[in-house]
Amino acid sequence: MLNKNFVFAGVIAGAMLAACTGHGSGDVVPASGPVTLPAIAPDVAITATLPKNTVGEELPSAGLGTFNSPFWKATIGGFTQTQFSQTLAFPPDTKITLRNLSHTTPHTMNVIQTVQGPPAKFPANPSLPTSPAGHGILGAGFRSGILQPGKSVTITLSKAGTYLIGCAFHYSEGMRDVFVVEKGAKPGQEATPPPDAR
Ligand SMILES: [Cu+2]
Repeated sequence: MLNKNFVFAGVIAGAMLAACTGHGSGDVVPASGPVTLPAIAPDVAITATLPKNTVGEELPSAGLGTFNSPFWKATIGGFTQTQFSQTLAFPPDTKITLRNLSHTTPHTMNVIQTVQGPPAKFPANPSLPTSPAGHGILGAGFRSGILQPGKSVTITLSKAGTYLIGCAFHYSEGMRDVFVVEKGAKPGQEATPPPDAR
């Protein structure tokens, strides 16, 4: 379901080429050479705006960037529901897809703690197990488990609240964010991506 919606230019071009070479008889052998598509860059997924109700995660240094939020008084990064790192916000009872945008690196999403509001004080050395917990429902103690590159998991946001989240592997590399589940809440401003990551 998600894959169908998660289209970007390279996929469309590929589909069109496939259609061209495929019409007529079913056993046409595609011509070699000119049909070769340009390689899809490892970080191409992050150049697409994510489908509705999707959170993408990736190292800030791999292209998502970090954002210094005056509202939360914290530097966040590694998670987005648009294109670049931002604080996350959805209304309660949304079912979201958490997608690892990397083609090479496993990530997780762990709830570190719940907070009442700003400032977001990320603890220096939180416990960050990589095993899944919480039965797919975001809340205190929720953990996605290890998401391999390109993989997704569904998370239901049935508990309103404000959560500090992080990646078990890359918390110290800036994969930490604020996740607000509240009626009318809006995701935060997006980071400016690092110039060398595109
Ligand atoms: Cu990670």
